[in-house]
Amino acid sequence: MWAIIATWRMSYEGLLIASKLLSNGDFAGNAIETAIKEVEDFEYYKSVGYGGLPNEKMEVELDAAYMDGTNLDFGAVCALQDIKNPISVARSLSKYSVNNILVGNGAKEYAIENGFKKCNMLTKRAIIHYKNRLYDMNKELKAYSGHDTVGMVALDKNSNMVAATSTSGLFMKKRGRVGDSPFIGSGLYVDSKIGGATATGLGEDIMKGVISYEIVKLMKQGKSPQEACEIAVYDLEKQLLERRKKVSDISVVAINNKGEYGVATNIENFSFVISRDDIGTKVYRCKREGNKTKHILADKKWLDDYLEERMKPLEEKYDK
Ligand code: SD4
Repeated sequence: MWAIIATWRMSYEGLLIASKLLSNGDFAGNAIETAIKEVEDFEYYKSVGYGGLPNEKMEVELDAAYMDGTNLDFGAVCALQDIKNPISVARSLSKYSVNNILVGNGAKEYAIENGFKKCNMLTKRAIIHYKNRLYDMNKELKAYSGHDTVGMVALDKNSNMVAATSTSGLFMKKRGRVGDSPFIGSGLYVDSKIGGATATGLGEDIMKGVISYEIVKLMKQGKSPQEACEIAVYDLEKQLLERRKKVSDISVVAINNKGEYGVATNIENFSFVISRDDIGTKVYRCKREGNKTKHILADKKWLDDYLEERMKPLEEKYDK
């Protein structure tokens, strides 16, 4: 048995490649790193890797994490600039017993010293998005929106499980701002004896519930991945509404060590990709019904429209 689940439709092409590796018996860590690199390298996805949207100082600062559920190794980079594949740097940091999380210049220095490829990650398209946003906001930087983190959990034929994330975080974030994605517990968590989970949405809310660990804990207590995801998302939402009167986007995906999967969201447009030996690679859209999340198979038109929308020429709203 092998399986891999990922947040958002943008993971589809990566999962097609990962599924081949997993079906050939490759290690979950190799499959997940390969799949995430595929998303990082595709410049039209504006929330991950190359082409990711910049912070308010027009710098692309990337967060990524990697966790091995068998030995609990963990590595992460935060606010990393000018390095092509943050996920590979995060994975490389996971093999040490200290210095597992590096931020900013320290992360960049480590990456360069260890031969990771340098790259200016700010694309022309991202600059247009930035300038359009400035224009829309009448030169005042405040609204946070425009975000989609790639998070994945994989199970290989040898029962190893790995989880990983990669993101440019929130568009127009403060320089140095870090969300949930690079932190175990919040953005991802995996234990090969139980299962793994990963989150996407507003990091500041996700971290309040340490939601990925919560899901794994619920699975440990006997909940199915679907039950665990729904309990974790809707409980956290309830707590935040009760105590703070507001809640932002929270979406999660999980699989257990039997390859059963679960997904829950509190937003309208969440999508995910599942690939498993018995079902192939499928993209689903989610629909919330009360405290349940239904999964609806995406049709070809929806898949094509999604890519077309992301790749269409960008209109410049500002005067050049
Ligand atoms: C963050 N959780 O930096 C990330 C952003 C994200 O979908 O997931 N967006 O807060």
